[in-house]
Amino acid sequence: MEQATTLNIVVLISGNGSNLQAIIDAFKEKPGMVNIRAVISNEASAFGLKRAERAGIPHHVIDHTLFSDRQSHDLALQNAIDLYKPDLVVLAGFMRILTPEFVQHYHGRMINIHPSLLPALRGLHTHQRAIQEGRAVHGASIHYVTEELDGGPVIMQGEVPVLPDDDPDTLSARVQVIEHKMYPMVIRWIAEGRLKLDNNRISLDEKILEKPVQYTSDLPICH
Ligand code: NHR
Ligand code: GAR
Repeated sequence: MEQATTLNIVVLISGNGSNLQAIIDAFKEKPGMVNIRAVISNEASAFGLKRAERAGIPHHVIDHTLFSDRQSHDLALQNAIDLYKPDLVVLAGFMRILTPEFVQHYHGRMINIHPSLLPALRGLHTHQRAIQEGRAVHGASIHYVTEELDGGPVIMQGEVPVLPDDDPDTLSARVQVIEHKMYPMVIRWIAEGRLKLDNNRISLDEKILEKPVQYTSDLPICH
């Protein structure tokens, strides 16, 4: 069932913003489904700010280096976000660990895309670690954000092979191809009211999700 109201989102970035671009592109032909109210970066030099500018989306920098501690940075970030009254906060290559207070404020309303098959390879430098550990399969996961870093309930995962000649850049590029398809799909399900977090359990189409949805390019539940 389609939801009549628009899902208002705020996207947090730190860098290139290719996932932001995929979200902008996915919903520009579907007015009324998802409205990107603002893009906020902790890095003034993030290229994603230019993407927001180009798309006519309000954008702001909340520079973490100007704050004395994480609490005060996160409070400023929270105040900036809440001016836009988002239904959902989307972390898209956002590189700062968020305080428990911040995370609780957006409980069930904040998602992240992480470049690994969680629970494997939490944290940073996942592509390099996947290669070093000799993994044959790598990928990306979309999860609800909780206090536990990269530990919240996983909504969707997509796999890519690790090839013999891969370096972190070639592997990252392969992972990003599926990220750009996965993220708009999950945001769409939330906009349609099909996907929710209930008592720390994910429900999709009124059924508890027992394991993450496996992304394939022809997902049957993607209408
Ligand atoms: N915050 C909480 N509380 N929980 C999560 O699950 C979070 C989070 C903040 C960001 C994204 C995450 C990822 O997808 C994310 C998930 C940054 C770091 C990190 O160590 C780790 C994980 C993620 C993002 N950041 C360093 C820090 O001290 C800074 C690194 C840098 O600036 O380059 O914050 O991987
Ligand atoms: C994405 O691949 C995302 O999975 C990863 O950073 C990239 C951001 O790319 N996220 C993290 O590593 C979070 N710590 P983008 O800025 O082009 O969307």
